[in-house]
Amino acid sequence: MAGTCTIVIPTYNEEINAPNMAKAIREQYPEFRVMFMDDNSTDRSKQFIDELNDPLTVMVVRKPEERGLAASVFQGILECGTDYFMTVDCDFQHPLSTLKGMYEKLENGADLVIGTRDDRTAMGFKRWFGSWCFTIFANVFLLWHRKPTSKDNMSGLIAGRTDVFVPVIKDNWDKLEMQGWKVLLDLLRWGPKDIKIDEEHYIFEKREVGESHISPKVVMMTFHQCGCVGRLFAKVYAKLKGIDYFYDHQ
Ligand SMILES: Nc1nc2c(ncn2[C@@H]2O[C@H](COP(=O)(O)OP(=O)(O)O)[C@@H](O)[C@H]2O)c(=O)[nH]1
Ligand SMILES: [Mg+2]
Repeated sequence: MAGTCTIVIPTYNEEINAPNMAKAIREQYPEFRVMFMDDNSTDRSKQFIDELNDPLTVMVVRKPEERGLAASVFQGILECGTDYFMTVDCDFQHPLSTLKGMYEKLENGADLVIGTRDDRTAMGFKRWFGSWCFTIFANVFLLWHRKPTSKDNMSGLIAGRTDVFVPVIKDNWDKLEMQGWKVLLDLLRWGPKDIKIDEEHYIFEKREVGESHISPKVVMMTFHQCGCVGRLFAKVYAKLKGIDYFYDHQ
């Protein structure tokens, strides 16, 4: 393969999924590096990854005070050191077979490839509906800022050119939603207007082992990413749900 690639995987307490993911990636993509970005899991995730003894796979255990799914992904992109990065969840909901097509699209000149879900029913109706509403709301927000939109701006499966996105992350560090989950939304919002975007369609699978870590705070942070109207919604949502509304960086 021509360009080098790192798969950045945010993890928290995935001691069963993480080694399974590492082995499955190694089987299908012998040359890809794997960086698990772990937020101080309380289980044996780190031990199990170390025991694999795979020179192309590492688990980075992050500083507890910097916890955040998006923060961990941004750090992974900054530190990966390869031509391309991909972000993939650690529970097989993003089919690994999709990565081949994403890689080829990067090789063919795309700056960003968005894994686009055609079927999100594995989420259950409530989350499916919420995700659909957020996608529309976030696209209006992106259009308002004259930034590229996407049919699936809530997707966690993305691939990009490291040289395009490292400066975006560094230059906008203070504006990124570090404790949020929607990395793609921030990359679209703060990235260049004229990036070449391609899509790779996939079916969102059911989580293999364990349970989703989603909480009302994630929903609040996603609102918070969408400008002043989003922040207003975030405040109202926090009040309705009885959770703390806080600004991390403003
Ligand atoms: N680094 C990091 N990863 C997290 C955190 N919370 C969840 N994750 C990981 O993010 C990915 C998506 O989380 P998941 O619970 O599957 O969310 P869902 O797919 O939206 O239901 C999984 O790989 C999780 O292990 C966190 O606080 N920090
Ligand atoms: Mg999941």
